[in-house]
Amino acid sequence: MIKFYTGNKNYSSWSMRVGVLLAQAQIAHEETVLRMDGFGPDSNFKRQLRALSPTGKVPLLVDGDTTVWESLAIVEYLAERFPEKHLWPQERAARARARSVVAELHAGFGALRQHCSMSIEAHLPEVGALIWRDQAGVRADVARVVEIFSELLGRHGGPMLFGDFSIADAYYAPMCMRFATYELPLPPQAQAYVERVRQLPGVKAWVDAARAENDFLAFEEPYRLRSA
Ligand SMILES: N[C@@H](CCC(=O)N[C@@H](CS)C(=O)NCC(=O)O)C(=O)O
Repeated sequence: MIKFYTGNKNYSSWSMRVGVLLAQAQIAHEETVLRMDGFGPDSNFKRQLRALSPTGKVPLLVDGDTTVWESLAIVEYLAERFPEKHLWPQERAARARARSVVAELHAGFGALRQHCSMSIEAHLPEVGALIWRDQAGVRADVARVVEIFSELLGRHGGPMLFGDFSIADAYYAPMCMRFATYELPLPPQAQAYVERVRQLPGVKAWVDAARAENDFLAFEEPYRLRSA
């Protein structure tokens, strides 16, 4: 049985990509949530991961004697391991586009990542409004995401980025969570896609589990008080 290690579901956007993909594709697995009590060498989080992962980060996948780390490597591994699930689009040019937008997300959108950290349970429109006003980098990142959504939904006709659900939607799911938490302004087509992603059973299951954690980690949310 495949083993999937995730951090707090409320916060771990990298883990969410893999978790949503496993759930949507109905890939049987055993899940372990490692509480992110800190990233220092003495944290329980790191202590537990030390024996399992060369990087000490989540997500992590263990399939028998094969260990895979880095979310991008994990989704590629799953696509290869379960070819019948068609986790990437089947048409070659579409698959190339899907890999491109996934790689773009894996490597970029630093401003959005830095200023709008994922916290699924939080609703912070007032924080989002200040970020939107002050952070040109966030506005530029959002503009690029909107451009990606618009291009792909137009080209493939929806409801997901490449028609049917694929790794690309799993990858952009945490982005949709950030948009919802901070209420960043989106044009109607992008907003409708965000809502469709939030309705996916795999996303709903992740969100429900994230909300049930009820585990506020101050270092993940420097702008938010415990009582907020
Ligand atoms: N590029 C990595 C990023 C993974 C990552 O940074 N995970 C965070 C939790 S969301 C983590 O484990 N951080 C521990 C650390 O930075 O030491 C991936 O795609 O898997």
